[in-house]
Order: sequence, then structure tokens, then C-alpha cells
Amino acid sequence: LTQDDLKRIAAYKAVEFVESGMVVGLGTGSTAKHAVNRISELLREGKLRDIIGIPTSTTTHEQAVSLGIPLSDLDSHPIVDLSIDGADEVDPSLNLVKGRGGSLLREKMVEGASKKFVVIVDESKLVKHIGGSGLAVPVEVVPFCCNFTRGKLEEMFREAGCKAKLRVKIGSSGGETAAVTDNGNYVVDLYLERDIGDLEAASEAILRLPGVVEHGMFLGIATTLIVAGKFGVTVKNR
Ligand code: DER
Repeated sequence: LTQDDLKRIAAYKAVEFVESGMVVGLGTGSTAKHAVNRISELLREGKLRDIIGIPTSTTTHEQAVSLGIPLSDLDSHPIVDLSIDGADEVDPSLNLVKGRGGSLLREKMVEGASKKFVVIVDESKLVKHIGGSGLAVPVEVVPFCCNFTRGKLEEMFREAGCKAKLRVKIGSSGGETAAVTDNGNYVVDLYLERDIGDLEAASEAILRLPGVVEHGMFLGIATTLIVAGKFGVTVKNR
């Protein structure tokens, strides 16, 4: 089984929770993509009806449009029945790191408005503590003086050996430019060497910084975790 097979197995398992008539938050990333495909398949087969999708990124919006899934938004549907999305890291308390795909703000808005949020991962995403994978905790920041904000974030987590880096992409001219989110903001990635300890305190400290829009730690939002591994797929409720 490849990693993508595991992602698809987890995604298909999550779609079993989708019932006809639901308003469903559609996640973003290579795992959530399989869930969106599966929902469209069941709609085509008539096994699901009257689903309204709330996409968490323009990428997912385009995928869902191409698959004919009826879409709406939080303005029209402020309460979402069920969201399905991947994660970059999951700790034993179902706290997540998300946003390596840059969609964390809309994901947190949709998934935070959901009665149920089912996280779908392959087993490589499981960590002992947030930031433990050595990969980054993303923070969405306004473009204005983003280096000032970057410096403040790095200082804030100095104890955890934090290196804060502005996320860049290769522009059309071949040079590096700041990556821009669906909302026109930038992303600062926090690379941590040690556990940051109290996640709630860290979350509040980050959000207090003027210039910060949102961060990619999803604390107490996920309700169900589906993990696909070489020994099968498990479902764990919070
Ligand atoms: O960027 C994101 O928030 C994605 O949902 C990420 O957390 C998981 O992406 P993946 O399923 O491609 O690993």
C-alpha cells in the first residue's frame, strides 16, 4: 500500500459519516482530495443526495465544481454538519497542525463551525507533541511589515529553538516571492526544535500579535480521527 492508498482509505472511511442532506465542509490537501472525489462518486451513484459542500480553499472549490458538487459558503450556512480534512500533525489529544498547504484560515473557519470535524491521516502524521515532526507550524500574517511579525514570532518561541521563516514560492520570473494565501496574506512558518508546552497559551500569544491573522494549530476542534496504516484503519473519537 502506498502512502496515497492509505490517504484514500482514510478518506473513504470518513465519507461513511456523510448523510444525505448534510452541509459538508470540504478540506484541502492530498488526503481531503480523495474525500471530495468519493462524495462526488456517491452523489453520481445516487447513494448520497442533497449534499451542500463548503470548500476550504479555492483549490477545493475548483475540484468540487469540476465534480459537480453543489457548493455554498459560511455566510449562507453558518453551521456545518460535518467537515472532513487532512492534517500535517496529530498529537495524542487530537490537537492538529494544519496549513502546510496554506489554507489554514478558511479551514479553521469552516471546521470551527462544524458539529463534527473528522480528521483523516495516514499514520506518518502522528506525533508525540505539536511541532514534533520538525516541520513547521504555519502562521498567516498580513503582508504589511511581515518581517517585523516574523521576528516577533521567532522571539516568542526562542525557548523552543524557533526559526521563523517567511514562506516563499518561485515567481514567474524565476525569483523567490512571498507565497500568497487565498485571502491575500502571507505565511510565516515556525520551525521548532523543542516542545512549546502549553499549546493554549502559545495560541493566545500568537493571536495577540498585531499582524497575525491566524495560526495552524487546531486545538480542541477535531472530534474524530481516522488513521490509515499498514495494519488497517482506526477510528477514534475525542
Ligand atoms: O494544508 C492543509 O491544511 C492540509 O489540510 C494539510 O494539513 C494536510 O495536507 P495533506 O493531506 O496533503 O497531507
